[in-house]
Amino acid sequence: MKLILVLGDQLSADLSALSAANKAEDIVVMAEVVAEATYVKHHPKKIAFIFAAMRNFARALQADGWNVRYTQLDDTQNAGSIVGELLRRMEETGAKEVLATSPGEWRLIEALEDAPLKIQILEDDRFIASLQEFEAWAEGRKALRMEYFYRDMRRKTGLLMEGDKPVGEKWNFDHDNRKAAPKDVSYSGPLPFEPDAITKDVLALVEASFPNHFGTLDGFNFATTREGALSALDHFITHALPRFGDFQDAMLSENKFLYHAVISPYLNAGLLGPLEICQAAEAAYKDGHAPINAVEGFIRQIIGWREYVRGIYFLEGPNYTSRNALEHKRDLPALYWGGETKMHCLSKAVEQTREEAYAHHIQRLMVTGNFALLAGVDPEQVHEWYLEVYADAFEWVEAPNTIGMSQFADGGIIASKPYVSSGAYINRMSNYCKSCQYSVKEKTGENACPFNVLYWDFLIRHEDRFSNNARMGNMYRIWNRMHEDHRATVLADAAIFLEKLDAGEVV
Ligand code: FAD
Ligand code: DLZ
Ligand code: SF4
Repeated sequence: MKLILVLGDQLSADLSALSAANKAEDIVVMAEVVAEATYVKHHPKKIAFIFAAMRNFARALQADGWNVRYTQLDDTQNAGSIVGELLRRMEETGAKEVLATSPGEWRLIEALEDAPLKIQILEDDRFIASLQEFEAWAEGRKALRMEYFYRDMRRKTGLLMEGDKPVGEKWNFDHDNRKAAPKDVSYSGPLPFEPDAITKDVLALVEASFPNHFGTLDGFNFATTREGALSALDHFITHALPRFGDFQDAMLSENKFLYHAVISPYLNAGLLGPLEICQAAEAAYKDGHAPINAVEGFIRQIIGWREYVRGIYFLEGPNYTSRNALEHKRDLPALYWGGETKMHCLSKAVEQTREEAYAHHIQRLMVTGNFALLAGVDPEQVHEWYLEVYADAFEWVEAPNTIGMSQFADGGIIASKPYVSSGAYINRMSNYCKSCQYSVKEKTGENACPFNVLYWDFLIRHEDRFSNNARMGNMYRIWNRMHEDHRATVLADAAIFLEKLDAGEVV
């Protein structure tokens, strides 16, 4: 008889540890533990989602004939950590061995490997590419570009393929996916779920247990079962996917979700699988319900980016989260925790993060990420923020997106150039600037959009590293053509802004 460990983001009936177990003999162990909820102070909605989904999954396992020992957070016997719970359940049941599926974070993998217990850790095979496959793909390549990996995943899955050719004769339709924010959004957002009895209990528990975590539980409406997650997926495919591509990069002050799927919490927790999601999207294309730019763009995020960042996380090893190639040292400004700011784009992105534990990709990359990078914030603090505040954040997917894609802290493994922009990009893709106290059109002066001066300040601070980058040379040429006095004013204004930021003034 063995203990079968199922973690909060392993809620899949086909989990490798469950598939390898003997239902008649083995005992499934699931535990809500304070260590996992507080090693970073996760958003209360994230904790509630995970606990409620865990409880529902445990019930489904029991209904399917599994023997489950489930520990609630407030159980008096709760040992407080995953390893502690395994040891307690071993003593209680007499089990001598544990079977687990590999966790999605080095911290927990190491804790299991170092634990004083006999444990077999199986690969997590809920992905399109195995880690060995990714390593083989990466081996000997000078640059690990997602686009080439993605094409292999298209070939491997057969998604949007006609023989060995991509449907539509192009691998990537991103060019069509950069439309500015629409005036009206015809989609009312992700399918909301009324909390069931289990979820209501969890909400009360989380409210009482984590009062000082950033974020609100108000309006909790995530699905917490596989059936619910499937309905949420179906709702997205039916009502939003057709316009997903067009407005993928757009942002609106009064609309938090636009045409995004908001399925990453379900996918990352294991309630949905990547292939079934992509097959549903592909079927919408084949039925003529959604255009190729939408469906290709959506599928690329899942079999391309998601698989690719996982490969990088495990390839790069446990110290990835402390990389700091640009040697940025500034503390994360208080505005990331809801502190007052005059910058409307940041204020809106943080506000919706607090409310929903969600922001879409361009808000994460080009608003909160862009600002942290331009301001030179310590990437490890930025990483911890993203890991805490989003319901979909697990280190294997969050860290490469933050440390690599957003903060260029890995020195360019993921991003071939830093994702930075002045206010002009944000203005083009959103309506934020219309309601801002700063003027996006002004280049210098007290009233000028801070992104406008910080952008140049960043490029000049890192001139040695980036001026020879083929994709950035043009920006340095523009800078060099500016009048000397203007350049001096830009850099002086950036310095004043950063001083105010450090002094805790409202900026
Ligand atoms: P959609 O825009 O509707 O996309 C569909 C799906 O594609 C997503 O559900 C997601 O599973 C996948 N996807 C899209 N982009 C990425 C990507 N870059 N990496 C991996 N998967 C992707 N995503 C997470 O799942 N967890 C994270 O912790 C996370 N942290 C991020 C941190 C930063 C700094 C940035 C820039 C991006 C991060 N992302 C993360 C990627 C992306 O922002 C989210 O996957 C997306 O916003 C989820 O919302 P959605 O389901 O509405 O996505
Ligand atoms: C994120 C999370 C939280 C908040 N709580 C738990 C928990 O109480 N029990 C559990 O098994 N898993 C939890 N998780 C998910 C783990 O943190 C996750 O499995 C690791 O970070 C690896 O991805
Ligand atoms: Fe953001 Fe600048 Fe636009 Fe204000 S003006 S919303 S700070 S980009």
